[in-house]
Amino acid sequence: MAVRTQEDLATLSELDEKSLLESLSNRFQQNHIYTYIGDILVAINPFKYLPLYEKTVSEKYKCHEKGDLPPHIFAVANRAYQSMLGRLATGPRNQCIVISGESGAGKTESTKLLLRQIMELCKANSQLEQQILQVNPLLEAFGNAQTVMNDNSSRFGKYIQLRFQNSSVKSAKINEYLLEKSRVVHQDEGERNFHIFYCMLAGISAEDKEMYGLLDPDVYRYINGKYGSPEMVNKWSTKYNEVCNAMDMVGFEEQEQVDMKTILAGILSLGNIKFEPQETGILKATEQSNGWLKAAAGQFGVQEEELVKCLVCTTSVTRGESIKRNHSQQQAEDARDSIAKVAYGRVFGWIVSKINELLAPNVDLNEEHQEIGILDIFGFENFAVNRYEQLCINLANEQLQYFFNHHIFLMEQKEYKEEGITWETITFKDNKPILDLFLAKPFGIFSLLDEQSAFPKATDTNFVDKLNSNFKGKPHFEIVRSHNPMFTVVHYAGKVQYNASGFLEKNRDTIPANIRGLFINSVTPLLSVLFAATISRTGTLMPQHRAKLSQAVEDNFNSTRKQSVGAQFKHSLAVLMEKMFAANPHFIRCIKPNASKQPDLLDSKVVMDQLRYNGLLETIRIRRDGFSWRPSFEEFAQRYRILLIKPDIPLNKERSQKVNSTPDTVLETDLQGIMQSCLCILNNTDLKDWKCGSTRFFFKYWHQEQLAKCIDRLGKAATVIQKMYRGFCC
Ligand code: AD9
Ligand code: MG
Repeated sequence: MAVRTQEDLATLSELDEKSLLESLSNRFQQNHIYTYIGDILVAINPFKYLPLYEKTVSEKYKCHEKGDLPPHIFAVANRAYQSMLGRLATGPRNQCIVISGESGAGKTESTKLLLRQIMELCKANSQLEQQILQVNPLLEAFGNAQTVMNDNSSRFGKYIQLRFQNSSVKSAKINEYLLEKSRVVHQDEGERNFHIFYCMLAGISAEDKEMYGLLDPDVYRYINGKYGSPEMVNKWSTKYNEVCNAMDMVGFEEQEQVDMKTILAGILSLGNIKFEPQETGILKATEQSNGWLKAAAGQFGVQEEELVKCLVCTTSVTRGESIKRNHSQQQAEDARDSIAKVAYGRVFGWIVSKINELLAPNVDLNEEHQEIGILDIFGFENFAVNRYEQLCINLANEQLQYFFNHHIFLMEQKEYKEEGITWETITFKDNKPILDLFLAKPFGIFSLLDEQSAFPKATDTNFVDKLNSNFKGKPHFEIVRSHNPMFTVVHYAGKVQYNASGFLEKNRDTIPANIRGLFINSVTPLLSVLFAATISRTGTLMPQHRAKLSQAVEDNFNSTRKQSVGAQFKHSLAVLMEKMFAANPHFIRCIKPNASKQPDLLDSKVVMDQLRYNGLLETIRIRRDGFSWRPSFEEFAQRYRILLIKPDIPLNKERSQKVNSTPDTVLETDLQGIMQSCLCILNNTDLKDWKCGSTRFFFKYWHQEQLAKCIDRLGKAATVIQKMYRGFCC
């Protein structure tokens, strides 16, 4: 086997936690951040520049299989691409690359490298490929932010689907999951708002600054006095130019970009509005914040009085009668913040849908195509205070861990049993009970949250009481004694204590009808489109449609109950899992070497914790002793019949069907015949250590490449013979 020792942990003869850590640590010290476990790639974040991704390296990995070159993320890209085209073990098939790891482990960087290399593999340098590469900087500017765990933390999850026809990319689609909107109005200690605000404030020209009504960064409450050093300002300024270029490149129109920036400016102004009671008791904007109110109304393209109304009172329609309720100070502040959150959330959603529109030019999904999907979600999080967002993020990570376990341990070992292969079961930490704790109906965390969210009077404490009474004594749940509504979940990656304050409100995420009405009537076309909920995900809205639409949306809003955020998230995760289960997976496990984001430092405890909860030791064991490639006899025969020396050896059904027998025996004879042919093929190779089950073969992960080489050799030999023959004839 060509793979050098240590580059593949599945070849370690001594296998325990200590030797595993030692191997990874030795490699890390020599800047070898990539290591294989069979067909799985382990990537340790170097937190520094390494000359690993240059053009020459990319070229080298373009046509090399794993084993010929040191482990690399480009090799995974190549493998996914070749498998998608059907050039490896099976016929053309959809592929998915699943990147996991905790926050700051390197998932997003890995995603960008994969995309880049896959685009290189497609060869043609079309406009679409350039556009696809611009998508990441764009999404990062709007969806990433600095957290205590990662300076460029993804505050949303994404699944990028690249669609191919005849080996070149034809379209791309981004699926986004759960943007952490609350960050717009609040950031914990050591954290920041979304990058775009800093970039815009740093990079905008003086002229544009005036046009958008922007002032100096430190005046904005949503920026929270956390602007930054001159070097950072410089960086943001450069990034701003990159974002503007990316928007041009992807195809955002000039006017759309102007509208979008105006809305962002409006959000910043809105955040500075404060309230005080008038003599009537009804709230108004304070004297000092009147200017901000004017600015925000101007930037949102709405009447000042209408905006105030939405902030200081709520109007609801009950049985055709509209009822007005005045807000308390707290309620007014909450209304202000929810307008900011919803406006930002809609801008983000619009950017994604616009990207999808622009990256799918005239695509006909009925035509046969293959896909490579890349999953980059927010990593597992455990902060000082964990809120609703962390609950959803950690559920997504549980789901991903389950997907990994299912593929690597469950499916594989089930097949050994069914096919009569001698096998000593490898146990692993099954996180299904934790998933059930979250997802079970009617008594899972999310169902109970939905149940409580449906009661207008229920509180976050009621919700936690429900959890406590339902899950008391369950192994993955712990009751927390506190004045605050708290509870603990024992995740696969460790215990996380959640503070449920705000859970019900975040789960309901309702936009008051008057806010929606306000924005639908905005003179800023983009804002109006964003709030026409039913059609917000499609292109541009013509002015003459607006009046009709606003009525329709109002009716719709007042008459239908919206799905909760939790229910939507659960649903989109289920759809994602369905897609992933139907594809051929490639796994990349990212590891964070230390908690302080330092280069050249590998903290044994930090790494060991990740190795343990990722189940890497068990993964190595199953990759070392197991058979990760398991084609059926038929699949194998179809693919490798070319390696048969005697073409008269029985291979296909036609032959056995000539035998006069019952359908069952036909099948059996078929299978036997095909198996015999396969054995002949295998005898023509020097493959070792494979096994034969009752309907399929069991191969080591490296066998695929050995067989590919056999075909390659055969092709070369055929060319030589052809040349000789031609020479002879001449
Ligand atoms: V989160 O779950 O979105 O918070 P990620 O996505 O796992 O997280 P990310 O890819 O953003 O982490 O990596 C964090 C930082 O590590 C990057 O901003 C880089 O500074 C650094 N990094 C990650 N991978 C590499 C690499 N291959 N080479 C150099 C890297 N630096
Ligand atoms: Mg990320």
